Amino acid sequence: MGRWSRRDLLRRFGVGGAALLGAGLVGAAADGEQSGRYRRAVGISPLHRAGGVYGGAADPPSWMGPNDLDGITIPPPPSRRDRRVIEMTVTERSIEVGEDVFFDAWTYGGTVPGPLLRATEGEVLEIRFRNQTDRPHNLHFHGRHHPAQDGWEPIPPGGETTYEIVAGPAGLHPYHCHVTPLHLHVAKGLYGLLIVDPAIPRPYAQEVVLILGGFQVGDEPNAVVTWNGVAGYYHRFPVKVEAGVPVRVYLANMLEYEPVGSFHLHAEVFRVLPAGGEPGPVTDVVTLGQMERAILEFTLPEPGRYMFHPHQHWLAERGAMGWFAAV
Ligand SMILES: [Cu+2]
Repeated sequence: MGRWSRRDLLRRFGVGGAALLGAGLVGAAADGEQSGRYRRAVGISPLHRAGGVYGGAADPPSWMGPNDLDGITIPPPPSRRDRRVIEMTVTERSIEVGEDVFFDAWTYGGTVPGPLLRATEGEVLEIRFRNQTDRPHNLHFHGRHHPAQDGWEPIPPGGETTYEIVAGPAGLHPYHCHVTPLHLHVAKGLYGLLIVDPAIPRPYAQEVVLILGGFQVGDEPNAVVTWNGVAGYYHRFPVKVEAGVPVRVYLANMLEYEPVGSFHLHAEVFRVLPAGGEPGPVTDVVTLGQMERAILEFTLPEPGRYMFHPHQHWLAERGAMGWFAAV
């Protein structure tokens, strides 16, 4: 876990790690919009261009390198506070979700998925929400909180509000926009993940966040399917972990327009903690409905490449193939 320096620069709110998803995308979209590459990409399905090749329908943008989305570099649990202030702003922008594949996204904090939030059970989260778009949006958390803080009331364009929730229970909780039509607000990118660490920390592990999501290209919903927002990334750049050292995956399915998503690991089995709660079965496939999530714990004993992908192969082939490289 020695490569935090870059991520530290990008860390948001003192807790975010998936902000890593955004910093690069900001520059790329601006460049892309000014280039012929962007015009060529408009309306061209990467499936048609790449022929739906097994292994990644659209490779990561050329400016992305092996460390840009390196999943093991999420920050450790932050030191506990009584109150944690989180700024969350909704904006609209073009993001590059695969090589030369651009998507007009609605974002929390400029990225899809939105920033990774991390807190310790019992902390008060003060979430300062601003809607800097021309449409109503809001911010609804899964997990437990006071019903008055549930976040389903629309916040009008230009509006702002503050939500206050007590982080809990320990586990893994999605957040997303809850304005109707809900499917559209989620499919356009308004979702993210909150890790709530137990008061007694979990044992050390190499930690990875994998969020399954999809993007419409032209008229085709989920033409691009991604882990952490970039098609083909972990196929090109495997997640590096140390062999023989425990791995913990924070897994979530944010796919709209698909009844289920799933995660399959080759050559090893893992323990499933549904929603990050009590330990459940040991298996090599876990299937998740929309907004379902799980913590997976396993150890890769032998050096080598261990493939992972959704076991709906039409999803895998659209950009969600990946590898762990145990070294
Ligand atoms: Cu919305």
